[in-house]
Amino acid sequence: MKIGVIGVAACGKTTLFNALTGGEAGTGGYGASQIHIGVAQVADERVDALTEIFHPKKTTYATVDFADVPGLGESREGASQRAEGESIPQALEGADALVLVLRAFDDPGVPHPRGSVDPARDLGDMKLDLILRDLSVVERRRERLEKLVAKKKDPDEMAEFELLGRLQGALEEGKPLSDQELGEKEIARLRGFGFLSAKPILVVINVGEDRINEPPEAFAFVKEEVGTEPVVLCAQLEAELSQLPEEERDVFLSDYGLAQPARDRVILASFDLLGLQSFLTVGEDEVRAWPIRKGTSALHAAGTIHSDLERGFIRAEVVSYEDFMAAGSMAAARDRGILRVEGKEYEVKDGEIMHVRFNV
Ligand SMILES: Nc1nc2c(ncn2[C@@H]2O[C@H](COP(=O)(O)OP(=O)(O)OP(=O)(O)O)[C@@H](O)[C@H]2O)c(=O)[nH]1
Ligand SMILES: [Mg+2]
Repeated sequence: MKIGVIGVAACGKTTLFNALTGGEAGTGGYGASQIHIGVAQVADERVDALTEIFHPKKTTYATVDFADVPGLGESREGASQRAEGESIPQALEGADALVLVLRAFDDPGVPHPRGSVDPARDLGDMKLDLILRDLSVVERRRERLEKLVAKKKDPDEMAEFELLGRLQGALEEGKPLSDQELGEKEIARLRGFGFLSAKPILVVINVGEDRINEPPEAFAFVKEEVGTEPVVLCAQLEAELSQLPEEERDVFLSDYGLAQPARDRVILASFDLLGLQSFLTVGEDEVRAWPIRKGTSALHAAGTIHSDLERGFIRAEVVSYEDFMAAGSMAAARDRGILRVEGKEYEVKDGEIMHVRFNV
């Protein structure tokens, strides 16, 4: 699962990307920079606590992939400088969700392509940009289909033509495709297009150091426009923080009056945006968080660990993280009778510790 980081040129996308992934990609390129792909670890106190208990050889956190894409919207100058063969929309089409960065920091050293800092305007522009990209995809496909349907009345193509016509109407009214009520069949029909305005969006407000403790409600326009609260952070501080050695981070955070790195909140919110949750496995070899979609069965969860576990699945032994911590060990959990035995169809919950019995 991958998240695309988007925003107007020089809003701090690459800086945020570095903070999320611990990377050191070049910033300040004004859209001329390349696409960056990186992996972010999902901070998880449960994994930390279990590591303290099991002292495993290895600890593995769940991860989310991020793709940092040079500025959309106002970065047309940047786009024209971009190297041939780097298809920006294509990198985004493959994304399962978007993180939209809005610049709210003032810095005369970093000119805004529109001449002024105005996150509400930029949000409107970006939304429109996504809609216009989708509209052009829909129009091109409909033109092709129109010719095909005129020659041969293929029912599938006719249904697609009709569906795209409906979407075109909505897009022309400036409505994102995420507002459309679509049936399962229709969603399947549209999957291959990678429509940008259909993707779930998390908004990140990139503020200056002086505003990092402002609540998301200070940016009420975000909730009105996209339906969810933004994460407020200073990307530059977060990037510096991610480069610090572990032991220096707490001092840095308290200097700025922060309880935890904002990057962790962005990653967690992204994880949630993708409809993911984690189940946990424990042992002397490894303590690990495994990302799965909400609603995943024990059988498929087992399959994410290894295909053998899915093929030879017998049963899963399951205990919630809280119950496990109260018991103190797997043996104690078993003795207390809180270690449940579940079958293939069992719907795994977030934070459950699972042990799969299998036979191949
Ligand atoms: N003052 C301040 N400067 C920032 C902040 N975040 C980013 N910058 C600076 O703004 C400039 C642009 O940041 P980038 O991260 O390259 O922005 P971008 O969105 O990736 O830009 P493009 O890829 O060119 O579209 C750089 O010089 C950053 O150092 C911030 O929170 N505060
Ligand atoms: Mg960049």
